[in-house]
Amino acid sequence: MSFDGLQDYLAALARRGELKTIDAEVDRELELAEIADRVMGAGGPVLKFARPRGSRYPVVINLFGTLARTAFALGVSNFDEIGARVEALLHTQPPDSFLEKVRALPRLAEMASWAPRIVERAPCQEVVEEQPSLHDLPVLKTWPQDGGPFLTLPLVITVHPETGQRNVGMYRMQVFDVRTTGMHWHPHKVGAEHYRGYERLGRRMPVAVALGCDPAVIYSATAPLPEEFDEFLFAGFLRKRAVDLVAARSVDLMVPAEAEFVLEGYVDPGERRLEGPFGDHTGYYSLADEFPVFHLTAITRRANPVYPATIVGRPPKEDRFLAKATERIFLPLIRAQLPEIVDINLPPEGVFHNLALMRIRKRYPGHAYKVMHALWGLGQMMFTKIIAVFDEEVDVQDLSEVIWRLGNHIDPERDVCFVRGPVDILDHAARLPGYGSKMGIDATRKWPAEGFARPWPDAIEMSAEVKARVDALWANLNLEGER
Ligand SMILES: Cc1cc2nc3c(=O)[nH]c(=O)nc-3n(C[C@H](O)[C@H](O)[C@H](O)COP(=O)(O)O)c2cc1C
Ligand SMILES: [Mn+2]
Repeated sequence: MSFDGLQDYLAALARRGELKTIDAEVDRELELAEIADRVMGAGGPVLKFARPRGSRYPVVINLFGTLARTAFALGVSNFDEIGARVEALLHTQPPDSFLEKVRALPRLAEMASWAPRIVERAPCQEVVEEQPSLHDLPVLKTWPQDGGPFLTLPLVITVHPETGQRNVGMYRMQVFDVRTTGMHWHPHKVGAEHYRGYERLGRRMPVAVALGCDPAVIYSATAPLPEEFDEFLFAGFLRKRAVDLVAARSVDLMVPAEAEFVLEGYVDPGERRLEGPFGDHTGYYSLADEFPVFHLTAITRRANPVYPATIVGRPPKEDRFLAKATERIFLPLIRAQLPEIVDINLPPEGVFHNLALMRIRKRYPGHAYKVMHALWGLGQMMFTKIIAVFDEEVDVQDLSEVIWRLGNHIDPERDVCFVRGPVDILDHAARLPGYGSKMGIDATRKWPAEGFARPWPDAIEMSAEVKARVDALWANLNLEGER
């Protein structure tokens, strides 16, 4: 199942009874966010605000508001189905014999069908606004101390000036005035790396921003893909169908044909402006700081577009379901490097990068430390402030079990290590922006080979034989309904 853009997804949600339209006029400054937050918190439907004050375009919000809806958005009933497809891809062996080659053809053809397709005409260009104004868009201000209204679900499309490699990243954009916004790509992200390339060359950087696509395309912009991997190809893999791209009108970039709006423009080398504060997914404000500036040259759009938004804030919020999708989809990729990893849990309250709970198959002394250091060297896992590593029998999805094992299994002075390195730009406790320390906790059972000379007790459990005996007795005990 895949969708022909955002409105096709909304229509499917309407059929599932997961779309509610609000006809009352609502203020885009704080009021709309507060309404959406209450509905989001209750696991409610997608909201379509038909009359956001001061704009003729409707706002849709809570697109990923439940686990089931996010899975539906990605065309599955369970994220592990995608993880299994990733795993199958990784285990594809090059065919040896002629017969195997012939057998592999349909799969190769399937893979080829995921690559983006170029089209000449596109819904996102039904209307081309040559005198564009950001004030036409119903952009929201979410929290009281926010520095202004922010685009919260933008797909920021850039290419590397030398390699031509494309990137699509979700980086919030603060609307400064009619034609300019902030461009909040953190220095560790790929958009920022492309920008450093343009700055080295002293060249203006073309940027296009797509608003509102098939939810699989929106999700792909948030996924921590390797730098060289095209998000539109990844979206094609998720959708099992190519993403259609069309040439933007005023910049040399390809944009998703099904978008609701496309903002075309550029970022100049060397230009910075104060961006923020912004109530962020950490649950705290990210404070004002200098960031590059996006200049708008054109808006193209559908004839009747809808404007997508999300709100972030103190977790849990809707972005936790995007994060869960990432946790499940990327587990096989992490396992390709670290096969000892059985499972990973990034709880929403840990805001993705504050806490990772790892379940491993421990094979040798010091193994927990090997896993921590590998993760700190792996893509966006580098930000993880606390990594706790558990043995194979520990269900890291069960936080009650995690705390029980953690408390029991560590001698803190011995089992904690500290390292320094890059941390997320949003980490307000770090000694410097983007630079700080991380903590690893070895919560595995300690081995004699690790210098642990004392006996390690078994966890308490009733024997299977007694359990079976009591099961058989149960009916005679007059305890029905008591367990
Ligand atoms: C709602 C939402 C807002 C986000 N805002 C930002 C942001 O402002 N800046 C940023 O660097 N990352 C932001 N992210 C995280 C990036 O989208 C994510 O790290 C992504 O993998 C970056 O893509 P890249 O690896 O191609 O740079 C946001 C994620 C979500 C879900
Ligand atoms: Mn990327």
